Amino acid sequence: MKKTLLTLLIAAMLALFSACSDRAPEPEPSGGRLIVVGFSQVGAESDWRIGNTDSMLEAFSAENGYRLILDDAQNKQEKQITAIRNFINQGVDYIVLAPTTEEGWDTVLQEARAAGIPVILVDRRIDVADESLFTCWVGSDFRREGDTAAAWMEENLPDNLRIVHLQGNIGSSAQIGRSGGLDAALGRQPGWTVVFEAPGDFIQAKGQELVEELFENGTGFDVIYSENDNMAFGAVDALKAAGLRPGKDVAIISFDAGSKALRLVLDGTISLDVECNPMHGPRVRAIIEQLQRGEVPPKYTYVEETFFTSGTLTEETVAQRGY
Ligand code: GZL
Ligand code: ZN
Repeated sequence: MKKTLLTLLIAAMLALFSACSDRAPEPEPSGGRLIVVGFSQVGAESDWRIGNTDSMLEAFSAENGYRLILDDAQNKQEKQITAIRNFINQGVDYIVLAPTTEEGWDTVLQEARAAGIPVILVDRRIDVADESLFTCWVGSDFRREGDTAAAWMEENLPDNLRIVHLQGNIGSSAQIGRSGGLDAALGRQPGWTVVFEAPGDFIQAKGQELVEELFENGTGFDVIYSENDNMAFGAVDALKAAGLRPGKDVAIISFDAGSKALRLVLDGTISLDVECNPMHGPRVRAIIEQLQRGEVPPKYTYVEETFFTSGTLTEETVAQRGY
């Protein structure tokens, strides 16, 4: 009797073990569960932004050991603040913030710190009293982008210029830096005049509307300084509708340098496009993996960027853009 019972017991144990073993989940790359990242993204206002989001989704995939919670704030800071509070309540491991504007982050980042959740900034900057409120930042040097564009204009365009200035969202680092580069050159160039300046919020339709209005009120201009490609696309459409040749009758200066815009550089429609690289996914992932290993990443990491004109651009460069 005893033997049978023992045999039955062993058989039951073996069955239980084998059932468990084929149910045991694959050990996650991080040796445990997926790392949960809450990402508060500005919106989907431009090709650049969509490329940036795609880059983050690709880097923080489940097979890479992550669960990414993506929140699209539709360009509203208050929606980002709500998203960050939700991430805190969900107890995410990391918060990644692509801030709409520079001001207004101190309170919600104090809440993240109180919850012990590291905050990594990507793309634009924030202006907080206490910079320990974020772990680190990776993005572009926007003032350098603006200075690059202004220097090219000084070297390649006439000394007397009537400038139309299409700005991005007022208060965003991209707008502050790119406008700063133009303003500095205006101080150096007595022959330059800004005949019109307004925010087009990095949106194509707004860029087009602003330029259409110029034709309605008869404003004359020689160059459009557009703080991103999508507003430049809108401006190009408005110029063509008015029978003008963009890049010939009116010079077009743009920023981002996505593949669609670079094709317009190749054909001379856009005169200069200053690169702003959106592929931050791998960079932010490398930062999180450093933090996971207990290492301290650099506080600020600037991405390498260049600029493109029809003289310096090739078809293969355009094909390699990735966004
Ligand atoms: C720049 C980024 C800007 C892009 C726009 O890093 O913040 O926002 O230039 C995007 O295309 O909308
Ligand atoms: Zn401030």
